[in-house]
Amino acid sequence: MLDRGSYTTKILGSGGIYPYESKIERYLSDMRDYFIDRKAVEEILSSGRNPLIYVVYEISRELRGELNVGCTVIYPGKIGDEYHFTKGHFHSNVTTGEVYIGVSGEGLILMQDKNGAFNVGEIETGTVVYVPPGFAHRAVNTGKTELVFLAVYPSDAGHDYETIMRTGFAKIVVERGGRPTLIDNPNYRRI
Ligand code: S6P
Ligand code: ZN
Repeated sequence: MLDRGSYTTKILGSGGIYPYESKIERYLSDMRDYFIDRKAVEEILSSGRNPLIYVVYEISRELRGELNVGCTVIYPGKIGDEYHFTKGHFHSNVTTGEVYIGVSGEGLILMQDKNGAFNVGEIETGTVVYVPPGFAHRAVNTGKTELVFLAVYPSDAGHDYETIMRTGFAKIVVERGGRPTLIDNPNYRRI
């Protein structure tokens, strides 16, 4: 699939990148504890549906100083009032930052550090968002089409999903009056 001696890949839009090394699919059943409306989650799953929320196409490298590339495709939709999003994570290596580059679609990136600092950025075609070291990050698709973005991050970043899963993000993105709206997360717990 990926020739390790080749250093180029191509952005295919909602098809991700090609070639890639690995593909991760996240279905609603993989994220049942993430969405705020647990009742909506259980209703969807018990009706036999299990929507694909997002896919990540990745090329990872090994040595310190090398850079990984990931292309995420978040499918449009909501669970209850809440727009589809990625799980979100801190990097295990807290000294590592990341860059997100918007390819297509419309969305937001939520960023939050362990002291409670919170920041939100827009992702759309051509936007470049810097995620500073120490900030957990989650992308949210607020549009009607796939949200596609590239992520470039150090090969030794690692992913800590556990911490942000325990606290949640301080804000969530829901539809209010037909529009995406950032509201306080009623389940947020500060570390
Ligand atoms: C990796 C980078 C992205 C995410 C991807 C899925 O550091 O931030 O490639 O892995 O957007 O999000 P998550 O939170 O499920 O890893
Ligand atoms: Zn990351």
